[in-house]
Amino acid sequence: MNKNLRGLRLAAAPAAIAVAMLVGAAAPASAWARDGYLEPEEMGLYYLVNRGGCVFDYNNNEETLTDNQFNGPAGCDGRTKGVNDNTESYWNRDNVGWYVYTDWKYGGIKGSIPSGYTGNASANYKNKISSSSWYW
Ligand SMILES: [Ca+2]
Ligand SMILES: [Ca+2]
Repeated sequence: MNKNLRGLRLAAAPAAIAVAMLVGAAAPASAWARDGYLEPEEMGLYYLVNRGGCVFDYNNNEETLTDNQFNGPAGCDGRTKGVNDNTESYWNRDNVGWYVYTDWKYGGIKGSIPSGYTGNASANYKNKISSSSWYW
C-alpha cells in the first residue's frame, strides 16, 4: 500500500459508518481506532509492560498524545488515564512501521517499531512517548 492508498483508506471510514447506519446494523465492535481494542492495521501503545493494562490503538499520525486517553479494553488498568508519557509496551499490528518520539510534534528521541513488532519500552521511552508517526 502506498501513501496515497493509505490516505484513501482513512478517508473511506466515514462512508463505512454511513453504510452500517443505512442497513441498521450495529457498529462493528472492532476495526475502529482509539476504541481500546487493538486490531489489525492499528498501532497500539500499552499502559503497562508486556502488553498489560489498557491500550491506545491508533492508525493515523499523533502529533501529540496529550489529547488522548486509554479507553479499553473494558475494565482494563489505566482506563481514562492520559496516554502521553504513560506507556510501557507496544504492539504494531499495522502493515506499516511506526515511529515513536519522546516529545510532541515528532521531537526528542525517535524510535522505530516495524510492522508486527511487539515489546517493552526501553528506559529511553518508558513512560516518555509523546507523539507518533507512520513510515514505510
Ligand atoms: Ca481498535
Ligand atoms: Ca493525539
